[in-house]
Amino acid sequence: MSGRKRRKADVVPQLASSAATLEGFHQAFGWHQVLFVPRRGACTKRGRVGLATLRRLYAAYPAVMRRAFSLESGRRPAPETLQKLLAQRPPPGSWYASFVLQRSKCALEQFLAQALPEGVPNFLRPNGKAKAKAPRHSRAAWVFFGRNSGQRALRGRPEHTDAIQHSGTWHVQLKGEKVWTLSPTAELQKQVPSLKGAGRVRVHCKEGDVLCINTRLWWHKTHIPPNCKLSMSVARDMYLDGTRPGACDMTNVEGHYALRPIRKGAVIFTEEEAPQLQLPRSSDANCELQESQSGGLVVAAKRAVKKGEWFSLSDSEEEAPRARKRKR
Ligand SMILES: O=C(O)CCC(=O)C(=O)O
Repeated sequence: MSGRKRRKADVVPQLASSAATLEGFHQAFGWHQVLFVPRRGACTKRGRVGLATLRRLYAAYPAVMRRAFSLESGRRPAPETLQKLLAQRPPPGSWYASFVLQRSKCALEQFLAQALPEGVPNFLRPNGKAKAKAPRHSRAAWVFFGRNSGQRALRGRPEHTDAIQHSGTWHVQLKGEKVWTLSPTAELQKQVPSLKGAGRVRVHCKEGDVLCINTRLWWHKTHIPPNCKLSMSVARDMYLDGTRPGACDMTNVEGHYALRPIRKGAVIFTEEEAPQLQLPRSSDANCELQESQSGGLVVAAKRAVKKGEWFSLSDSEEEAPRARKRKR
């Protein structure tokens, strides 16, 4: 790349929607573990998807939606937050939320039938002649929805990577817009030397567009651009290696946020209490690993942590007391 400006498509490959096939997907995604397919306006029922879709779903499956509900743009939500966001008159201002549909085949089917009748983006479906294998999907979907009535970007979760077991995730932008900021991890740069020094790249998803991404190998954060009445997207995890996925593997309810303000230096988790813990990585980490007096590992606050803040470790930390995965 030296001597010439790197194009965005050199970092995040793009496939034209008209040319996107299952073979093309495997090739392009395998290349950089990320792929953007602009399909402006390709959502079959576009126009009809909206908060009303979520309201209907909530009327039928309140517990399913509440179970794994989270605020992307802020603190831990209060129990009534989801209902308020889905009211006929949602609260004014800007907010960004998500929930996972899982452990309920009926809820998942109702949502997909109304929001994405094709079920998966068309280029991921097997076609008669193709030799390439279609991805398998877990029986779960992650739905993001929010609005930004302000004049500045509304940020979601801080930049992070995810400890995923699957091959990647596709995100279809159903409504409005969302901007992804991506940069390759050191591990990916090692695997793909042409990504060395790639820095951050922005991918602007508009209605119908699809982003496929391995969120373990790409640092990522998102924002909703200013003046966006409704941004809504759906994501599903895919397995490309033939693994038969379990019923669900998205958690969204990590429990890894501060339940109260925490002072700098305080021990948050010990190895004994949380042997399976794995925190997301962030370039703005608020936690660090320390050795306890007894020689074990502890996670301590690197700085003062506000109530509701997600815990994260910096990328350079050795592995945390082992993994309760941030499957999401
Ligand atoms: O869609 C978003 O806003 C966030 C997605 C994300 O952080 C993830 O896939 O891990």
